[in-house]
Amino acid sequence: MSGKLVVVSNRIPTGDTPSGGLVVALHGALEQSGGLWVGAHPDTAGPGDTGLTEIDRGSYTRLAFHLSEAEYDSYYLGFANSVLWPLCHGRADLVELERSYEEGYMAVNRRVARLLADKIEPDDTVWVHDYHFLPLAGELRKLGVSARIGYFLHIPFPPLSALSTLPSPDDFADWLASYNLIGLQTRRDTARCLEMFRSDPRAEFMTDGTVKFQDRVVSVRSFPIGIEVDRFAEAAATPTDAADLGADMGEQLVIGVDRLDYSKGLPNRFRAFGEYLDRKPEDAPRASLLQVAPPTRERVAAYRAIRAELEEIAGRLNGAHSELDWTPIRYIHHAVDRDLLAVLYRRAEACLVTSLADGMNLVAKEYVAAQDPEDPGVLILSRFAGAGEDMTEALLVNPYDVSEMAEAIATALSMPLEERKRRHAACLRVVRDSDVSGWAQRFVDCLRNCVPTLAYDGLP
Ligand code: ADQ
Repeated sequence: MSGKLVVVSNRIPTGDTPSGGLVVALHGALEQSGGLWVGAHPDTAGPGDTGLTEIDRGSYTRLAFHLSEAEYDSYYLGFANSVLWPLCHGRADLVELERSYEEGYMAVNRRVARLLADKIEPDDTVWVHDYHFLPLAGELRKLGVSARIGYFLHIPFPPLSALSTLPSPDDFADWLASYNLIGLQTRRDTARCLEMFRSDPRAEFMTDGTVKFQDRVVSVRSFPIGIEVDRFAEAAATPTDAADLGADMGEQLVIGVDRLDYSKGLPNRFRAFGEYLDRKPEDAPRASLLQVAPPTRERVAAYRAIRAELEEIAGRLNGAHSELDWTPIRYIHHAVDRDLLAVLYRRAEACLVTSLADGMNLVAKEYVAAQDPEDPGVLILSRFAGAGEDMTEALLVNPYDVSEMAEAIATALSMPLEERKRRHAACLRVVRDSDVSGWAQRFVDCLRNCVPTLAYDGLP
């Protein structure tokens, strides 16, 4: 039996009951191996607080590091969310390059590595999540950590040309090469990652498909993430007081659920719904769009801008189309309880996922899992969301093309039952194949089978 599983992610789960797909998926492996989860504490603390705090003593150890206000600004809001996030989502125009961001990002990664290094045994398996921790493996290696370290990027892998936007473009490949395994959401992401290594003179391709990068060897593979399918299906089918929620939402309901983020394509989604209303025949049923989109990262200017833009479009469309007893766009700014969300998905005749770029998009999978297979709704899915790579029987749309999306809404809301069932069954197969428990198991198994780190020039 190999050692314990160590998980590092920016957010750390709190509370006794596991909630959220990723937490549930890793719960078993963490419990069995006496594992450890390390992440940022939700509260920022003063600059003097640099240790790890145990939170919510549970069935495995959870340790939180505190970010100071300055670190939160430079590492989290700055380099992670104002450089890497827009870069990976094809919005180089929104990248804010400030030297302090990069310095803060590196400093937090170095500090987390120092806090973690003596807690990792050589036979442990370390799984690092997402763009907040790209340099973490390199920093751990410098401190002598030889355990297998895997990395999963939840967001799109940037195209080679976008990497030139970084202050030190060569760092990206170097950071990633310190991992034993790089996991990505889609085959398209894997191709982009391999393209980056192929264009780098420091890298060479081995016959077994691994990449040799100076003295390190790294494997690159896609692991499409999923959801807890059965839990979602069950919650959706459970009668609740909310079952009659739809009463005043029009005869047909279209749903959208997103964090309020410029990558989710919300303005064009609203415009498309407006165009659908403009073109809809008089006798077609009255349809409403329910958009749940809690604001995030509001201290970043681009997030404030997208909120203002969306409110303006919703106000204009509602002004033009509302009637005394009907409002076409319902726009909710807060998170909704997950069981209620499942019921709403099932109530909706169609779901709009219109991301301009998205690692996977779990809402697409949740919507499919929540449907009644005998009378399912229709998923309208952006071809730029990772989910679109395998869910080819959804109504795939170009999220830049408002008219195409308006037509897709019309098609979805009038689709015959047999076609809805056929498309739904095909999508559900994909959703089941990527169930989040199997996803986590596949990643950890693959990482445990990777070639261990034999040499690294930073080792003492
Ligand atoms: P996100 O960008 O957050 O995740 P997504 O995959 O859609 O995007 O996951 C959002 C999750 O939050 C879903 O489970 C959804 O139900 C929930 N959620 C969103 N809005 C909510 C609301 N108002 N109320 C309640 N719940 C809400 C990142 C990447 C994605 C990738 C995931 C997982 O950007 O591409 O799929 O990680 O790897």
